Amino acid sequence: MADLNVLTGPQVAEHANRDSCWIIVHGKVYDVTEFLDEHPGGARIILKYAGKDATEAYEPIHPPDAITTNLPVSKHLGAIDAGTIVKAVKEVTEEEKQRQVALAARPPVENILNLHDFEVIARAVIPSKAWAYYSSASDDEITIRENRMAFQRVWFRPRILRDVSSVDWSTTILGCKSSLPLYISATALGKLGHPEGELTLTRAAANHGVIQMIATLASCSFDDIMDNAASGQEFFLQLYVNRDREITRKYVQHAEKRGVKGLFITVDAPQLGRREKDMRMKQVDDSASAEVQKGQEVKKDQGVARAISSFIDPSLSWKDIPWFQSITKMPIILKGISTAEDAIFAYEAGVQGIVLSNHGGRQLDTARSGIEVLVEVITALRAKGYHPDPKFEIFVDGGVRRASDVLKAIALGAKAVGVGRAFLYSFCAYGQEGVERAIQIFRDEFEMNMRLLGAKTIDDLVPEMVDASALNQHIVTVPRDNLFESTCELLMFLVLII
Ligand code: PPY
Repeated sequence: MADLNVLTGPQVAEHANRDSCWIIVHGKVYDVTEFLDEHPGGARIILKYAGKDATEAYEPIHPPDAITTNLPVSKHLGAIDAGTIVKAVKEVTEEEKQRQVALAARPPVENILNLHDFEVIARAVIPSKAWAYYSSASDDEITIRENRMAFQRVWFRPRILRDVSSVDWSTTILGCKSSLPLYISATALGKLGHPEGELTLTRAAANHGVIQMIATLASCSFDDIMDNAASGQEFFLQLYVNRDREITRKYVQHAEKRGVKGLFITVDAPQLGRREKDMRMKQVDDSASAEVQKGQEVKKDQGVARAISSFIDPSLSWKDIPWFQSITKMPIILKGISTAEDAIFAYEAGVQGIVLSNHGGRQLDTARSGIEVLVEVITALRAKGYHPDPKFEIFVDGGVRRASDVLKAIALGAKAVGVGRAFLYSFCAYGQEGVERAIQIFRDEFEMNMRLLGAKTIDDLVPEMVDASALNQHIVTVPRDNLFESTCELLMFLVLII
């Protein structure tokens, strides 16, 4: 519908306080006065842009339609006459200058040799706020490190003389062809780290036959991603269940209509973990803009993620599973299972799969790694006669950086693995090209490792090819993970800000 009203910059600027707060987003003017206290990220951040154009701050954190769907039409005031907005001269911060230098100094993408390299580059070239959000994990960040270490407690038992002149690592995941035994797992807020956000993943995945899981909290809207898909490209959807089930129903059914092939319901986040790195970044932000908020209550302990998570329903329970089964025919997969007991419940609830995951170490700290849980789950399902069952697929995610990690998980009974941060960092560092390079690196590693392991196809990967006997011994020493440690912040961060 055409906007009847055209407003000018000075008119909007008159409404720059708590009693009357207008903002401009994507060329439209909105009256958000009554919404201030409902904003999941708090009133403070909106008031910072009161009377002004908030598009730049809004974009990376919200899908494009968030404001239009959340605000009643009566608060959509009209279009802005673009010529009348006085553009604030943006001060280029020291951090931004350094970022630009780092961007220009990136090595050519062909020089990237492994997935860890992307992380190093991403850290140097993305805003510190984005790094804090993406890299943070909960509490003492023990689980995020364990996710890497656990793979190192699994050792190969390679077979020889098996004519491995040609090897094939393609597979199917939930009935969809996949050129690799992995999928791009959901990570949120892609535009914090790259202006094209998750679309970089979509385009790269299309070129390489890889399945992308779309995150509920992606920066690009669901439809934007689907509209950019290649013909025949396959997608899964990650779902945060809304307190308002009607919103969830519409979202799920819309995804199904658009051809999504699997619904991954996140079940490990009734409340968001404390990611202190992210929370501290918010404090730094607050002190930098303290004068805007005089006299207002400030929630200082949020961080990007916690600030926007209030819509997630903590009352979600096993009782809700039949409802999901009644609203969709997509396969349902529970993402975030950590014990054999819950794996058995999931099987008996009639869902089509589970992801053994601790949410990238971002939820319950000292929860075990997915690869460790896998052994327990397979044993328990087998004992019940539930495994193997082609109608119940088991996935693992967390800490995957090498094809060898993937091969270990498959040998131990996983159908495929999810790769989240590694792809996220590859697009933060180099956009679509980075993701394509990451996929190529995985391919090269699959070829070499499958040859050396004596596995011609994915079906040749059997439990006898690994020694996982040390997997649940949490106190054994493992080799120092030099590559990982060179990118992992420990106390350094504290030293910098205190
Ligand atoms: C995470 O940050 O771990 C997420 O899964 C995404 C997210 C982002 C913001 C609020 C809630 C969840």
